[in-house]
Amino acid sequence: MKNRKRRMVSWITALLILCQTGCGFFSVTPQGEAEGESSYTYAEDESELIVVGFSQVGSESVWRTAHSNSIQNALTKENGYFLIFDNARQKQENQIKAIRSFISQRVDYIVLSPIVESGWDTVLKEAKDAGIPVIIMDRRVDADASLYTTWVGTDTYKEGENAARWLEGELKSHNALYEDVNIVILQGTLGSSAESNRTRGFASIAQRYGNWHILDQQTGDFTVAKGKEVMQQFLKKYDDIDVVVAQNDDMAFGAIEAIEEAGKTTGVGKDMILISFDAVREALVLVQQGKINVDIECNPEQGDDVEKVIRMLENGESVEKEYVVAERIFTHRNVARYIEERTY
Ligand code: GYE
Repeated sequence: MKNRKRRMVSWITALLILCQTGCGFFSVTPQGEAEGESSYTYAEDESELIVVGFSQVGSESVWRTAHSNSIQNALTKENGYFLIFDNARQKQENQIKAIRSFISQRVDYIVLSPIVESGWDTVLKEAKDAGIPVIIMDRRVDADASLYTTWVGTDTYKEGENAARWLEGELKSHNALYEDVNIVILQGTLGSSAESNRTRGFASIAQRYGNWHILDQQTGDFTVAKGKEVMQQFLKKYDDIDVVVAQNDDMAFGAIEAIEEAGKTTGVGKDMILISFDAVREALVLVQQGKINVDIECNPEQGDDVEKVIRMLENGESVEKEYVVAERIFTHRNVARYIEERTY
């Protein structure tokens, strides 16, 4: 194990030094030779670090940036880690490539935040055969559970249910629970567990009400631009939308732009109810202003939990098969006291 780490870190160190000094890749010098005293010492200093390869989905949302920061802040050199961070730019094939490269570099752990739920079996089996523990985080995979060590993330099905439960309560308080309600849904990336769970969780409650009509649901890919585009299409197609469900804040921002450009309003006491997910700072401000009626929190701060799991594994302790991060629900009634402490 130790030798493995040492070899790995030496290579990375060599590359880092080359990048830092502005040289090309072609002048790689084998570790310990001619490149100079400092590079050799540097590699030795790092030989005890735990090497983690992290494959991140991309940088589609404010939430995602906070999620990446959380991992980068937890797996620091000071904490004993060497983190190799790979941004897959929304492509599963890039994630698979990154995992294969982590395997060939013989990292100590692989952490995967999977863009979609299926299609992981082969590469996870390769990691398992190489003896590298895999920690899945954020979204789910549908692969056999024996192919990964544990999962750290949020209960996105419950988030979907909570959104619908909030709507139930809201309509009830206006004596409108049995009136016709027209709903449109801006879905996240299709095939991701975040999207499918929020859609299914919401539908599980919505289907109890024959008067809740889901007029349409289309993907806005968790981005502002696509969220706006899809909302514009909805507004052209339907002139009687009562509720907009945006499966993340970025799409809610896009939806607000589209709705306002169409001369309509969202929020408390306005033309349309707007339900969002994530609860990033900028969205909480809109909750406070009353433009977003409710924001179902999705907690991106999962780095410390992943770090704890790795520590336990290093100590030979057994770990749970899943760790679910806690979350809240924000409306204009309770949001004020949380805005200040929000760091993302
Ligand atoms: O809601 C969204 C993001 O997977 C739970 O992905 C996550 C989702 C989050 O880009 O903003």
